[in-house]
Amino acid sequence: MATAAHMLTPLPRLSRTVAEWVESVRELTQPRAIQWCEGTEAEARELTAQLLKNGELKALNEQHFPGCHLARSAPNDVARVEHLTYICTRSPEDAGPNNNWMDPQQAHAKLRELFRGCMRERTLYVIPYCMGPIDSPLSRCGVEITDSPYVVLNMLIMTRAGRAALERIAQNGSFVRGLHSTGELDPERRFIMHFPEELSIESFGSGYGGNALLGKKCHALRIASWQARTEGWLAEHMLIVGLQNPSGETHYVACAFPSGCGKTNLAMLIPPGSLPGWRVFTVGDDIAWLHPGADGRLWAINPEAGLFGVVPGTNPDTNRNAYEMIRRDTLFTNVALTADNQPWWEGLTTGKPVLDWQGRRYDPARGPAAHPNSRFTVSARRNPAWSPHSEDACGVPISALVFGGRRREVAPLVYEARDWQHGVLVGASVASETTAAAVGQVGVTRRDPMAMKPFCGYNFGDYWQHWLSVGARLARPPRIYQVNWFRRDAQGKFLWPGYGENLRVLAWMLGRCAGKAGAVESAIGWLPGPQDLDLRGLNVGPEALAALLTVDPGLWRKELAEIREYLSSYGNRLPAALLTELKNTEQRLA
Ligand code: GTP
Ligand code: SPV
Ligand code: MN
Repeated sequence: MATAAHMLTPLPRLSRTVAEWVESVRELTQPRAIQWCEGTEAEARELTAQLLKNGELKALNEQHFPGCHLARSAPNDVARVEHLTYICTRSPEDAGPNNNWMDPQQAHAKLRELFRGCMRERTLYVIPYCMGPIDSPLSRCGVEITDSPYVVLNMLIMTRAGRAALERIAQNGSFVRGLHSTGELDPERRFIMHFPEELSIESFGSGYGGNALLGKKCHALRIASWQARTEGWLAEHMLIVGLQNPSGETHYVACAFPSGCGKTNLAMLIPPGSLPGWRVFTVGDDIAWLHPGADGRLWAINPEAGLFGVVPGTNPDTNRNAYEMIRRDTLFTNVALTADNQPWWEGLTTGKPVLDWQGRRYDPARGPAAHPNSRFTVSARRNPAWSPHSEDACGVPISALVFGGRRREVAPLVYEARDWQHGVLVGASVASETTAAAVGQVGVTRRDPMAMKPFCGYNFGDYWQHWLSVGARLARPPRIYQVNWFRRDAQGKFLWPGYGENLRVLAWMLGRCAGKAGAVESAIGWLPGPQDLDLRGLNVGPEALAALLTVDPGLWRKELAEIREYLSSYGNRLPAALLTELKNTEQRLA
């Protein structure tokens, strides 16, 4: 099916620049065949059949998980590799202390040697894709070249891929070039390189999601954040959720939480039974592109068409929507298996694992059965809470922006920034415990401004300045909040039940936006008093609630000192306005 004859089909002629680039990559990588992806269902079926045949995919229990498959990655290739991810700008200062930097010429030379001849005996796939609704002026296109059919299958779910995207590229000429090869999966020969000045990406040696599905973090965040700065918008690691209140009005909220910190779950939460009349609609679960609108509001699109979500922890009690969503037509990566070939993961209350994520007989002594960063890939439309406004060309208007992190202490359940400028400081100050989404130690608290530490394609100092200028252009800016669902008691138990109950916090925010909900002023911002939250039917004691809604002056003095030290590391790139906001906060606390 994949023959050189594909090169003669009318597809590549739609865009000469794409065809020329493909030809130069063919010369370098020497594939056996080239296949242009059309984005049809037949194509996905054919690829799946091929992977089932060569054992790279396994069909799951057809009765309980129809249309679902399991992929097992190499054991050393299970997460993003931040230490091997580089921003290659001419000047190292433009990449900033928040990124690894390499000189573009040097990076190209290094990768050229890795890519040379790397596709011999393999098929080179060309995936034209569109990030965002195909007819939206806010969308941006790219082309990924890869030698991994698993990557193709994922990209077909995660993006609007195929002929329509290629036609769009042919019309407006510009696209992001992403070159990917799984190479030998050798961590010593693994690099994820970004060239924002050239709108290009080179990724070698990993087949894992964020390293290999180049439309996602590489394009839609690192490259797009750079483009967004030059064009006056924002590319953010945010979910977008629509909340319909009991009076029938829908308001949209966008939330930035670091990897593995609850975006997917919040984006499709199930309202608790004790809050009747609320409905929740998912627009996006991982990435938002935010544009100032002619009406002075901020408008958001989700550039993605699918979800690449964390599997462990998903069950009918924590999130029935997510659980239902992944029962059909879902690609699982690195989960465990039951005796009757059903996928299994930690947090499921039924079934038991027989084979672990590496396909070995499950032995608890060797760790969890499913990899903690095991993932599902599924079409956004499989989500029972999917919002048809996900397809709106102009996006949805945003009423509130929320920053969050995973902190066992210090950060309260929720607080509101005083205004946009203070909100930028609040976002820039977020710290969070690391998770299994990236290689490295889990549970280490680190600064993760706007949940963009691993994803901002340029100097954070310039990025905060850009946030300030975007806010200055908004006549009706969203209110800004910080949340923390992950506070713990002395025994290590979560103080807040989280998941669906998080709606109570979101409802308070919308009440604030409507000028209805009360709040108490603190040094760091406005907090709800216990009477300001709708706590009907919630099982949280008064002591826990007090702990969740308290700003401890001692802990916060230490916190502010750490924030000051962190921000200062950005030197003269740090906007003076943020230091002013910080000083004001310090004075309020003193
Ligand atoms: P990425 O896809 O890596 O960007 O992550 P994400 O932010 O979408 O995180 P996700 O919603 O997948 O949640 C990650 C983990 O946190 C899962 O194991 C969830 O079960 C758990 N989690 C999500 N929301 C909550 C919450 O409100 N409270 C608690 N305690 N855990 C949560
Ligand atoms: C994350 O790590 O934030 C993810 C998964 O959403 S990945 O696509 O690997 O980046
Ligand atoms: Mn993410």
